[in-house]
Amino acid sequence: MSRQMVYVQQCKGVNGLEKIILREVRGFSAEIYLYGGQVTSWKNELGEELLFVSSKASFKPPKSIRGGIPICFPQFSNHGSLEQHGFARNRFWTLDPNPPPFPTTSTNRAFIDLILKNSEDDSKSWPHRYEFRLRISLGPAGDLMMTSRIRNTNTDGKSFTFTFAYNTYFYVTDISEVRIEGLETLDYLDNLKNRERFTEQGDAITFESEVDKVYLSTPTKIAIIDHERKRTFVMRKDGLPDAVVWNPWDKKAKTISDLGDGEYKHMLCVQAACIENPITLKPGEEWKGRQEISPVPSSYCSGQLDPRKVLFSY
Ligand code: TA6
Repeated sequence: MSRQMVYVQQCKGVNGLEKIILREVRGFSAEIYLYGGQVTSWKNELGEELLFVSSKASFKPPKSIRGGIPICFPQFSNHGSLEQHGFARNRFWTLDPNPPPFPTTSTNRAFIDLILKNSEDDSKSWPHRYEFRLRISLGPAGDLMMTSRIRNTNTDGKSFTFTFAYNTYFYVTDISEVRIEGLETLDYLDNLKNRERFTEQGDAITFESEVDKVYLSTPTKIAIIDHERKRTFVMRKDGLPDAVVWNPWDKKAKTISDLGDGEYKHMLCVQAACIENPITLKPGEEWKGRQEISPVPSSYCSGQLDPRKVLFSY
């Protein structure tokens, strides 16, 4: 008797927190915690983990989970009066029982729809009504797609403004052997130099010390090349003009209590974001921001080949 493929499964994760597992036929999988609406695992068809989650990640609310893909909303970093990176990453999201129609032709079967709404507690620091719908979808070729739709549901006629980031922690074999393509020659704000604006020089971006930069007006496609593992992550984004690149390196890493010794070598945050020009929504208006990440073999060279073609070799 053939066993039925289970594309979406809800179960308990670390510390009894609710999690959803997405699976695709070829063996790709992803895990999402309702706490934070956070992807904490993304595996390829060989079962290899593609995202970094710290061995010291706490999985204990109200602390956010260190690693995976935390959502920064309604504030990126400390660019405002709210807590660092906003509150969405440490709130309990729920399954959206009735998501509005999704304008896509995709036939993906492994997906979930989550929703986060304003709470009385959060209104004290951010006095707005909103609906944040998040669709997380795993494609048949392992692509992980995340679409955020944020709607202003204020009834007092007020607009609200926010910044946003998908704070993706990629797992890399050795940060010193990683290169990013697609950001060279762009302007960036350097978080290590009071957000002063500089222009990136030279070739592809490589790493030999702490980096915390917000690249501005970036292309819709960025490649993260892990030489040692001969793997490239291709990030495609829409509605998210900026890209943050962060690695704390050894000294800063020691000050981060939920990051293990030496773990900075195996993580690289590349974040599709909207920071320089915050988004303002009037009541009734909706914003959409989308990120798609795909793992492809490193024979892929950004700008030359389509990762889908590499995967299916047509
Ligand atoms: O994404 C860049 C950044 O804002 C860095 O400055 C660094 O602080 C990082 O996020 C991590 O923030 P977190 O609040 O998760 O410790």
